[in-house]
Amino acid sequence: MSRLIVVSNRVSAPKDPAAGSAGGLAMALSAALRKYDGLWFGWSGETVETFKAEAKFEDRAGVTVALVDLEAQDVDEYYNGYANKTLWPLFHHRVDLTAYERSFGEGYERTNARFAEVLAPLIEPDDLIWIHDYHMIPLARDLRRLGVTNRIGFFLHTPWPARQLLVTLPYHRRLVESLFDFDLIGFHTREWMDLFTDYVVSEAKGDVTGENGLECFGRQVQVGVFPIGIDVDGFLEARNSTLGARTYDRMAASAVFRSMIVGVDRLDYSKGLEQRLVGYEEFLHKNPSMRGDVFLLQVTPISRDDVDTYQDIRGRLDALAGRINGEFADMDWQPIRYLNRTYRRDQLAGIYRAARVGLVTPLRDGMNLVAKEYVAAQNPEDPGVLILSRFAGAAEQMGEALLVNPFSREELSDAIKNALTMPLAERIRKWEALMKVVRDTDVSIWRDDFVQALMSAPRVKELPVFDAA
Ligand code: GDG
Repeated sequence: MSRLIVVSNRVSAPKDPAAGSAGGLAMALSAALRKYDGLWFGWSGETVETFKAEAKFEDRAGVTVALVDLEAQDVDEYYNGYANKTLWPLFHHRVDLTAYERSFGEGYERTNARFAEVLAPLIEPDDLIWIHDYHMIPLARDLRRLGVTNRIGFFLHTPWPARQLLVTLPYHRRLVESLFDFDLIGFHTREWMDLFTDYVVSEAKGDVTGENGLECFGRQVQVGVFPIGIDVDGFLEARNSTLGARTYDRMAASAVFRSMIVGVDRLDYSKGLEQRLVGYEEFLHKNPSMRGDVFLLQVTPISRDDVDTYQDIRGRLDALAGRINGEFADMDWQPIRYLNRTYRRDQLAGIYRAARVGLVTPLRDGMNLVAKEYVAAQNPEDPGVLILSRFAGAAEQMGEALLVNPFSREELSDAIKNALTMPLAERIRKWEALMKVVRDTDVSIWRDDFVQALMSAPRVKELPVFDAA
């Protein structure tokens, strides 16, 4: 049996899986690493004065992790810079927020080459290598340069952008070319895969070969759709745990005679939080008789606070939530409870279950796991209604949700009203269809399908010859 080497910018293998705080993705990949044996490789989160090409090993609940320290300049240019200020906004269609700094691109290439230098000697001949996300697109190329011929797969957790936007990136061709050093590239949806294919065919003049193959730059790669999901049983356990049940009771008591609408999102401009609040404000304006019967609980942990765009949006959201509360609140009612904090997974499950409406309205999102968690947490006999952005990858599978255009405050407002007034029979019918999707896309299925496809991907026929440079 081959070993599996999982590679991601941050290693999220839980130290104590029983603590219940780890996400489904971390649990699924940790379980895969126990099943296939292997290791999880990535940045330690630490900085050092001078980079050393060596990994520190740790055992985390039976999973070996190999961690690399980076220099502060690498973190600035590669992580905060190219990954989070260039690729993240661009891949979410925010060209207006994209930084086109040469030093970021150089830092990205340098840091990926450093990862390759540490990782290559750890690889054994039959190992399968599975690299995650936009931080590490050039890593297969850098490993090939060091003579690694193993099967290497890549999974993109974000959307792939439209060709017309991707070409605004200096060196876009170089970025895409480096993806052809993988054997398999996985996307969440057919839409993201089709956008990638469109670039390859229309911009780089490549060809589609067979059902899942692309040929370009003198090389071939397999592509595929692997929709990620949640660890359904793990999530149901969290929901049914003592803390999950207690949180549900607490929320139900605090909502008495009122319907709760819930939103749970990292603080990120891709999640459409400002537009969501404006849509909710429109609903309050248009439906004065429903005002005191409803409130929005928006759980928004702060993320990437080192990046100034994130500080800006944080300020704007504070102001918007404050303004709406100031305008509409009454002595015993506040329309928005806006919380910049995190909760444990079991608490979140209890919160979702107590909410009559799940509001998941990103402007663009690779998949969106909150939509699936909200559905999984519902009471089958009295389920809540999911309102879902048509621009989330999840919309490709979850068509029974109330699909909305998150840019339109009027559509958001109408959808909130429809969700709050939907008859029980319709809520149950929709929930049953959605729950089937949640089960059919369990994270273990995603993981096993990808690993199987990587194992059977045709081998890179001929390795490219690189210039010494
Ligand atoms: C990227 C892609 C893709 C949130 N607040 C708390 C908390 N969370 C958890 C949620 C959910 C996860 O974080 C967020 O996942 P999403 O999928 O919604 O979004 P991203 O973080 O942007 O993830 C996305 C995903 O990768 C997987 O491929 O779906 O499109 O952008 O699980 O529950 N968890 C806890 N406390 C919180 O306060 N414990």
